[in-house]
Amino acid sequence: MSKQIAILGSTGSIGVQALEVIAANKDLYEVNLLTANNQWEKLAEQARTFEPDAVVIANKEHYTKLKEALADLPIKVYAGSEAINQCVENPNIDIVLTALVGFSGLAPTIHAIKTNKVIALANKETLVVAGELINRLALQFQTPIIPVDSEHSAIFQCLVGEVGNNIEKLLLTASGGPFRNSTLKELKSVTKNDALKHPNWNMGAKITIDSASMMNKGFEVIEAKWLFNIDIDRIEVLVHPQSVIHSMVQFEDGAVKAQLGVPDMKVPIQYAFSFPDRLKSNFERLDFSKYNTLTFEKPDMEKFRNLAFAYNASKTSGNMPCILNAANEIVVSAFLHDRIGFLEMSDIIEEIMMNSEVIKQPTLEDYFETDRLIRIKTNELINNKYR
Ligand code: MN3
Repeated sequence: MSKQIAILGSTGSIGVQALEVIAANKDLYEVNLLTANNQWEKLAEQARTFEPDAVVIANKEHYTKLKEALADLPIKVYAGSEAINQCVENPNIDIVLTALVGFSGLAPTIHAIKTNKVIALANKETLVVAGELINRLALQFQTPIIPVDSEHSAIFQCLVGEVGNNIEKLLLTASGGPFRNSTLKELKSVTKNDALKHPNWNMGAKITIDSASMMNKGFEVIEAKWLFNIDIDRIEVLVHPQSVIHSMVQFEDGAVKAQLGVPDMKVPIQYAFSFPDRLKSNFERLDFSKYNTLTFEKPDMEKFRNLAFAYNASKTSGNMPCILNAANEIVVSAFLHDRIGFLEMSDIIEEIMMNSEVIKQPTLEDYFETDRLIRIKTNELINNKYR
């Protein structure tokens, strides 16, 4: 019996690569549900190829076009984010890959957890925003969460067979992004085109900017804290520009385990689908003669302040990581629209974090309300002060 997979965010970089993994393993996996935000043409094309039970386009404006494009096929077509939450609960679905961007991943992930799907988690913002709540629900509903993020997949793979053994620390590797060697003065004037050129990974625009600003690594620290239930002070970021070691675990006897490979998201995607098995693949193999030097350095948290903000937000806890995430989503969008400079993204996030009320034990509604208010507040700050 093949496993039925839902891909939330199928037209993005992770979604497309997940479909390649499924296409290469047709006897094992079937597509049950595909969802996209705006790219209805690409979604229709994917639906034609993979014949899911249903497709959802989040932006309702595109519903009629999508419906017409698939009129000759027996595929259910829906629109709106509420439809994603409902379709994900289909009892035939075994695995839900959450590859949506940002806060929008939270609600459907909760619906998937409550209906006992295996969560292949690519949307790190879900854990950044509401890790405590998500872990509580996953425990209550006995739902496994398997990381797709390459660093977390690496750590997850290092932990196979280590149940009960204490972790001394996690070494989360970071490429350092395109501005690793830039000075603060240079960072002041970098453009979105500079920031969109990632040295090792080919990803969507939002995560590429997050990588350049190291907000992505900050989010990954928080993501690791919740996935592996470890104190944030035991998570160390290590800049490793070659991106060959995807992350490491140091155990209490001093032994360090690492997972290596060429930078290719299909490996962690496939592992999340096949865990605990490994599937034969034709992915590019690591050729050590091409990587004769692996280097490591400490991150510069004065240059990349977002990384420090993430540690601080996590220590403050409550809704502070949610505040951090909402402010970041707005500043990244503003930067991509040339409304603010690269370093101003951090200035704005810091100002928002300092001037927002902390809710110590937020409910799900508090997270939604925090997200809504911080988006408004951050936009107001940009409009009043930065233009
Ligand atoms: Mn990553």
